Amino acid sequence: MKFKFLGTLVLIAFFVGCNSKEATKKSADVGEDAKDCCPPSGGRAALLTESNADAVEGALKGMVKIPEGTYMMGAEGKLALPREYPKHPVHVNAFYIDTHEVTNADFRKFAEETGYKTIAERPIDWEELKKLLPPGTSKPPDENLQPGSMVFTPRPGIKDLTDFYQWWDYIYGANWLHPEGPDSDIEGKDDHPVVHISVADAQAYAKWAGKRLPTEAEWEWAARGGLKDKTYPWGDKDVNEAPYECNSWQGTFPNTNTVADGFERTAPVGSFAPNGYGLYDMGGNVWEITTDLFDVNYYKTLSTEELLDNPKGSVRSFNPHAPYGEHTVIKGGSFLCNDSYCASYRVSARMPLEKDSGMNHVGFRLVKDIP
Ligand SMILES: [Ca+2]
Ligand SMILES: [Ca+2]
Repeated sequence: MKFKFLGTLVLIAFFVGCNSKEATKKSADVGEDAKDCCPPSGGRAALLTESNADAVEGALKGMVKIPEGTYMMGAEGKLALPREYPKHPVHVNAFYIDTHEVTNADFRKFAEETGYKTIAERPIDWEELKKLLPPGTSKPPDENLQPGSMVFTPRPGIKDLTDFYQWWDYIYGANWLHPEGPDSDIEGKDDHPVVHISVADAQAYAKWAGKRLPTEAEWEWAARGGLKDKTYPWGDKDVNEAPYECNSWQGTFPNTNTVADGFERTAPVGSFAPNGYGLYDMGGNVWEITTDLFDVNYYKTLSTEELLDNPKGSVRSFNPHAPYGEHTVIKGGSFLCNDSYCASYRVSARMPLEKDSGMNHVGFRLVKDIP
């Protein structure tokens, strides 16, 4: 069931070497003195270190280390939007990042262990929702305030791409378990990215997983995959040229998708080649949530010469199309992206996501600090 009005409302509102082997080796090297290698205190430290090493190894499964570095963040390629200018110098520390988007199987484990319900699954609190709307907005009838989420549902024959309400609807019962609405499910899609995830949902998962969401600067540095001044995570090869480098939209958005890349909606993570750091789907498949607030004018306040060290983004949120809600930067584009519209598979592309909203093309991946 669709409810355009609420959809509009919500749309508006829009991560010492004293283990036993080392001790044996050192014992052989230095003779009897080696007995002192692991006195009681050292033994405890070694055991704790081994224990921690196991824990760290487990937590880092499915992650790779991104080296520290300095790069020019922002506007890559002729399709860059004004919000991506100017390019500005940024330094980021090394960190670990998930090699793929968080999957339905990953999220199911979290939900089953914790009982967590995503925002799309919870009853709507009008007192919270109205904060995201122009003052004085009338409360809709209670029967209209039902749990749900935004789903891509284009009207036929769309010519004008300025009004995105033509292809987004608020669908009752849509959530991560029912991505297209209550009649859909994720059967056989364990390895697809989880969708309909809000910022709070991603943060709850991150806390459970012992990780965190990336900053935009970390995400973009990782997406660039060791390349310099390239438009896409894979370099400069045209996104429309087969073999395809990411899950995007071929054809005429939003009515004709030729599905030439093999996937109309989400694809199993890792269906396309990874970037230089071994990261999959940094372009396309689903958008990925970062911690930075979205301020369309933020980059214009930055120096093109002064180096920013591990920036965390704007201190304020400003999305002129939805000025009342707080918005977070999402990165990488999705299966809906096409050169004729937002072309957001570019490394520098940035879009706003209303913090309390989920969509069927938005997911996330996490990072972890290096101890
Ligand atoms: Ca596709
Ligand atoms: Ca992605």
